[in-house]
Amino acid sequence: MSTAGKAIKCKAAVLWELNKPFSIEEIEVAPPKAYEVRIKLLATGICGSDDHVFRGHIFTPLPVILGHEGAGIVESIGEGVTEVKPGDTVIPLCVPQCGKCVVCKNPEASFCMKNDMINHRGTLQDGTTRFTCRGKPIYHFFGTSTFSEYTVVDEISVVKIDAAAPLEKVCLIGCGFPTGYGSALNIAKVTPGSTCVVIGLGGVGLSTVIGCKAAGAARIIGVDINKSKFATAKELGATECFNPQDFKKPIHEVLKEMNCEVVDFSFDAAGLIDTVVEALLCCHEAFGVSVIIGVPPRSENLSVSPMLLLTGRTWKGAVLGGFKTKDSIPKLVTDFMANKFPLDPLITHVLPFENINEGFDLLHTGKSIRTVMKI
Ligand code: PAD
Ligand code: ZN
Ligand code: ZN
Repeated sequence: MSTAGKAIKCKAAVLWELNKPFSIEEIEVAPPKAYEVRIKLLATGICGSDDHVFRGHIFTPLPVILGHEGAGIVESIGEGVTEVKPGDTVIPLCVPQCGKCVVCKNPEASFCMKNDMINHRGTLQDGTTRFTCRGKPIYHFFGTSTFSEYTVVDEISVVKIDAAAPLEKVCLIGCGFPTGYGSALNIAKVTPGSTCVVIGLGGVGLSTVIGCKAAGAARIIGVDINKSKFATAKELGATECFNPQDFKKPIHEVLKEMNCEVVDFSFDAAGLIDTVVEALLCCHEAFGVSVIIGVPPRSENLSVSPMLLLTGRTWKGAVLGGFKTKDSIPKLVTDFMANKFPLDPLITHVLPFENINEGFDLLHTGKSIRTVMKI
C-alpha cells in the first residue's frame, strides 16, 4: 500500500533534553510539501557534531531528531521535485547546494547560504517542521535528521547516489569522511613530499589522514590523547603518532623534539580551543597552512597574537571539507566503490538503531571511531 501523501508513523530517536539518553519514540512524519523529499533511512553514522549538540556545545532547538550522516531510499516527493524520484538511493546533505546563492555560484566556495548550521532554526527551508511526537512538533537538525526511520528534507538537501552502494558504509560520505578528506585535499591543498600534523584521530581526523596520504604527504603525524586510535591511524597512512599527555611540553614543542622543525600543513580535528591554537602553532611560521575542522564549544573564543599570522602562516577553516555537496558526494561514492579510499577501518561498531544510547556511550568512552546504526 502506498504511503505517499499520508503521514507515516515510525520510530525515531528523540532528544528531549541535553545530556539525557535519546528516547526511541513513535513519531509522525508528515508528507513532503513542494520541493521536499521524504526518505526511508537505512543507515546512519554517529558524528562528533551530533555529540556536540547532545552535550550542549552546539545550540539547536529541542526537542530534536539529530543525525546528519545517513543514507536511504526516497519514499515520496513533493510537488515540483525533479532531481530525485521514489525508489532512488540517496544521501541527505547536511550542507545543501541550492545552486542559486552567492556561495553556490562561486566555484571556490561551498557553504551554501541555505544551510541550517549557523542559525540553527531546526526547520526545513519553509520555517516549519514535518515531525510530531506526543502531539508536539519536533525540530530538524542540519536539514537532515537521520536518527529516524523516515525523514523529510528539502530537495536542495538530498542527492542521488549509485543504487549498488553499501549504505551502511557510504553513509559516512554524508559528513565525516568528506570533512576530513576534503580538508586535506581542497582546503589545505596538501602537496607531495610535505609534512602534515593531524590533531584528533576520530572519524574526521582519520579521514584527514587518508586525504594527506592521497595527496602524497611524506610525513603524517597523528596526535590524540587516546592511544587506541593509533593503530588505525597508521594503517591509514600516519607515519607516527603520539599522545600529548605523555609530555610536559605543548604539542608544537614536542614536534621539534621529534626532529620535526618544518610542518607544512596542520589540522585540528579534536574540536577544542586549545587544540585549534596548538595546530596553528605547529605549522611553519613563514609558509605553514593550518585548517580548523573541529567545532569548539560555542561559548569559547580564540585569543592569539596577530604575529602568528603576520609572519606568513595561513589559517583556514571549512565545513564538509569544502566540497560542493550535490556535485561531489555522488562522485565520492563512486570513488569508494572503485576502491580509491577505504571506509571500513573507520567503522568500528555496527548497531541496531534502537541501541543509539550504546552508540553514544562508545563515543564518550573513546571505544569507537564511527558507530553505524542500521535502521
Ligand atoms: P570524535 O569525537 O570521534 O573524535 C575526536 C578525537 O579527538 C578523539 O579521538 C579524541 O580522543 C581526540 N581528542 C580529544 N581531546 C583531544 C586533545 N586534547 N588532544 C588531542 N586529541 C584529542 O569526533 P569526530 O572525528 O566525529 O569529529 C571531530 C571534530 O570535527 C568534532 O569537533 C566535530 O564536531 C567536528 C566536525 N566538523 C565538521 C566540519 O564540517 N567542519 C564535520 C564533522 C565533524
Ligand atoms: Zn546555495
Ligand atoms: Zn558530522
